[in-house]
Amino acid sequence: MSAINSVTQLRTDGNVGVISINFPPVNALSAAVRDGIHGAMQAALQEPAIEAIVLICEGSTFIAGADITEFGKPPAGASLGEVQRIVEESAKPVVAAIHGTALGGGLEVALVCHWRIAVPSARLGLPEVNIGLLPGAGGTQRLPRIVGVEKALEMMTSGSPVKAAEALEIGLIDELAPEGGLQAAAVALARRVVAEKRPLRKVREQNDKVLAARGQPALFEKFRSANARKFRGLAAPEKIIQCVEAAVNLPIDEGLQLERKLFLELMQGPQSAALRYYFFASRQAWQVPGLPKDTPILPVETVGILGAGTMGAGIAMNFLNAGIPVHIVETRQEALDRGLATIRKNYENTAKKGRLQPEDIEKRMALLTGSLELQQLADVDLVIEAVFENMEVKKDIFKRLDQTCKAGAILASNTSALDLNEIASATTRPESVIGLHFFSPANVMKLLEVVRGAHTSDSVIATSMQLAKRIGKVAVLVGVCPGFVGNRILAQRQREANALIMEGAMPWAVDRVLYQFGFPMGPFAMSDLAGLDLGWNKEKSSSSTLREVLCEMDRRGQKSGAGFYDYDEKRTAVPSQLVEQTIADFAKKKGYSTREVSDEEILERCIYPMINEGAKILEEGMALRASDIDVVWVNGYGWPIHRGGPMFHGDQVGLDKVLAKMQEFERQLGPQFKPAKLLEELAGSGRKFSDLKPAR
Ligand code: 3H9
Repeated sequence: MSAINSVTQLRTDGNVGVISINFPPVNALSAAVRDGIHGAMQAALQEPAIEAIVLICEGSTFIAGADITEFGKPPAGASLGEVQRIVEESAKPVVAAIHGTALGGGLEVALVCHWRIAVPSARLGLPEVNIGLLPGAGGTQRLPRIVGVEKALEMMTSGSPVKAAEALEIGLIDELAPEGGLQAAAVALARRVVAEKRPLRKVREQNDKVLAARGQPALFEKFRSANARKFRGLAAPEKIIQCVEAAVNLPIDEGLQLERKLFLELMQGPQSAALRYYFFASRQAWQVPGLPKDTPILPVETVGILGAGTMGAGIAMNFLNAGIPVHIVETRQEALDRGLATIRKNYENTAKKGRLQPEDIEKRMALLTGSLELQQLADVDLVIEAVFENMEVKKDIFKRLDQTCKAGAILASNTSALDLNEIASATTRPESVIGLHFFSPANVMKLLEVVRGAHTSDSVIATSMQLAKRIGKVAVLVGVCPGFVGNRILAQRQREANALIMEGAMPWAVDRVLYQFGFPMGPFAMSDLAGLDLGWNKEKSSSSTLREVLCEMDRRGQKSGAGFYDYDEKRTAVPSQLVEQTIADFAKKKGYSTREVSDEEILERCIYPMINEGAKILEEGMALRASDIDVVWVNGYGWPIHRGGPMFHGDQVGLDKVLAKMQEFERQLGPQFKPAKLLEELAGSGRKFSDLKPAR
């Protein structure tokens, strides 16, 4: 056995040389790993006793890709191209032995090995698209040569990995190894290859599958149009398609050249920068500075939920899906029955779409019980209150929970607007009280704002974050303030959207600008979808807001066939002349004078106040980091992920520019645009949000 460098070893097992990589956490292809493989290959090639080579990794995974932290830094060590060349051109057969994940550059290294073997739990994929890139180490040319054009397009544009069993079926691996017996199986395969004198198999020479697609441009056009919606606004998928077209139509070396060129274009573009930023932002959000590493995690084996409405039912499903028993408490049998039936119906609908097995519905429903007695929650580990937003009601509930629940139980509120500290004050144990703000539909939306009260204990915070992970949420820790992080920022955009249509922009113009920016829909289309009559009372309606006026006209949104837009039978939104007139009349009545509003102004008026509010949130310590705000907005509010998030966007635009615009708007339109101190400070010193240290 010899150490090649700090992360690589070469051992011999009879006539097989085993190169093993050990570079936690994910064996990313950093300079040391590249140097290690290159050096080990040279050594193995020179050693006459070695007749075949196995490449394997230690730790939890095979190589999970290029080292993203190295991107943009000056090149060091052996290049990935050199590593691949020495492997592919090796006269001794090389077998890739895969466990965990072989992703991106990791799979691309496996694709230059002559054979691939994996354990059943392994997954293989080219997820570069998720960070705004394309596979840049030959993946776009080699994958279609193995799995065919259609499957390669699907894998590379979705970024989703395939499981080992499927990889075997589509030819991406040659053999399955028993779990725990990977190295022995890989060595045995290498030995068989040598004994049988099998000719070396190079993927680059396998042309049948790409030739089969030659002269069929319609195949690519079909793929483009079938995915147009999914790829909207994204640069990488189109470039991936172009590379696969090259794989089909050009010799491999020319295809590789094009791949290199397009890879570098993407790497230098703004989308990949945003998506790489987001990759780390989404992982950082889980880290809570100031929480000691040994903070005890409380057991959460049973959950109680108060309220079987839409929210309560949706929240319950998260736990049932994760195998955690739930008991729902309601005040009326009818409401309880309705809630339980809603949950079953949701599962049945998922099963109809083929995404859940009928037996799983029963398994999940078997974990669900309900009653009208709060006493039933005496022994649960966590209670989540999801009743309507009324402080007195919530305080009364928390007082009773305090009397009912066992010591140490976590008492959570799903409030989206009320002061958590006041709710906690109704108990004798505010250290056990936390906010768990789920977003509707709670069984679908990824985001969870974990709201830290003034007295919430470290244990309760750490347990809540861990629990969020267990139920598949993206959790962000926030502080107590009106609207927390997400809704507080949303209120800024909503205020400006409403003001803009009074000043002369039409709702469809505002929606179009935000849609083109990358949001799935604009605020007015969104209002129509949610219903304009949310919280509207016909008897008390006084025509004092535009929404009220529209509701009085029975334009209550999509469900009534009309709202800000008209809707046809296919629910296509069509701008409405009647609404245009109604807005003009309403604006006149309120004393607005209308004017031409540019698209640029719409965007800046909607987006810059959001960034400014984010700065205030940071100033007040209501979010730990700017990137946490971005994680909230990407996961809860449809902020286009390829634009990183509002705070990242502010950094990209330039905080001096954002500040100057806010100052201009403040002069022209009023104090609602007053710049945050933090924005002034950062812009004044040429710094960015991303330069800030996390708050504690
Ligand atoms: C590429 O390969 C380009 C090539 O085509 C061409 C090149 C020329 N680099 O996710 P986790 C860190 S592009 C650096 O929490 P999990 C991560 O930040 C790359 N660091 O664990 C975290 O650090 P920390 C294509 C990386 O078990 C820690 O590892 N590959 C990388 O839930 C644990 O990560 C990808 O895009 C990396 N490549 O999931 C794969 N990957 O502990 C990206 C992870 O300090 N990675 N880290 O917060 C993943 O999808 C997941 O990390 C993985 C593990 C599934 C591997």
